[in-house]
Amino acid sequence: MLFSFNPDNNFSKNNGIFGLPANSDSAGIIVIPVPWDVTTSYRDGTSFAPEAILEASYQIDLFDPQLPDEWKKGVYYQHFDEWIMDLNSFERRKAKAIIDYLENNEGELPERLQRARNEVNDACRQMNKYVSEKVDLCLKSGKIPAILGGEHSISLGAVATVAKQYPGVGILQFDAHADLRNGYLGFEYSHASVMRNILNSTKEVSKLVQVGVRDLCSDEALFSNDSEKLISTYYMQLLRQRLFEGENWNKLASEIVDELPQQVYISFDIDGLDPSLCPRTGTPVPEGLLFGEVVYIMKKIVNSGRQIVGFDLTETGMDIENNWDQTVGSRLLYQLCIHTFASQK
Ligand SMILES: [Mn+2]
Repeated sequence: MLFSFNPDNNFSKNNGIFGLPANSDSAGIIVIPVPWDVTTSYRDGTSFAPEAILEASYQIDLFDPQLPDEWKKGVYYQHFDEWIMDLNSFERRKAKAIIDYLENNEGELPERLQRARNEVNDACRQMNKYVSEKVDLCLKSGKIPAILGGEHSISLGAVATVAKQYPGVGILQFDAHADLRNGYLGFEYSHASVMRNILNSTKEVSKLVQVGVRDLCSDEALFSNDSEKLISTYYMQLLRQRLFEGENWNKLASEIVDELPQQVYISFDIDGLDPSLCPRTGTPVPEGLLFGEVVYIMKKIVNSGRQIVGFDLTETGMDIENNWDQTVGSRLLYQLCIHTFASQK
């Protein structure tokens, strides 16, 4: 606990994330940045989000009227290894050439690009291993992992490792997309397949609850329907319709949280939010969740007695002119941190 620190007099960037004194031993949450956007299909740049969010985080006032003291449990931003950023830039170029080819040509890839695709898939395996090892070290030292993307594919290694420690864990996914595709553009570890990959490879996950989904293919909807015990998808269109017809968010949020088991991992793709809050995310979709709506769901988790055992925040874009995307990202990260702390017994 960081009792000696007065947040009201803190303007120094020499401290760590959120302006908190940086100390990996005393912090309860370790932020693990993963600068990765290799398989991004529309617009890249989310690999710069961790540093942009860190920079924006110094502006946050730590006092929260409902959870005023949770920051005292400490958050530490663990800088990433340089090689993962280098590998990302190197493999992103190959992936881009493959995506460009598929967008402009019919049929199979030429041999040169098939080789490149195998190399991209290998690099994604390396990234998964990198994330798994970082999360494993974090859990072994008794800390809560907060993985900061990068694109959504980074969740696979994180969930696989968290689920080993907490068998039966449920995933609460905020996302405009279902991410249940069976591979995408030939990439085995695409952001668009991440939840499908998690469910295929991690049997310890007992439930996936998706909120805000509004852009998906029919195969994904079918897969969700066919797995109704394992997956509950709350489509944005249907949530809005129920609100328009007189139900309230208190009721809907309770219904969502009631589907989750005792231990919860939150996988937050920022494009689940309304695009006015994340205009530079990789694949923005109109009509999303509001900031207050998602924070209210976090509150419901805490009040229900459930425990948040880890989370990720992915797909934040970077606004070079106005810092808007990273401002929202850092504030969302802060809310995730304090609600995670509040949920610990
Ligand atoms: Mn996603």
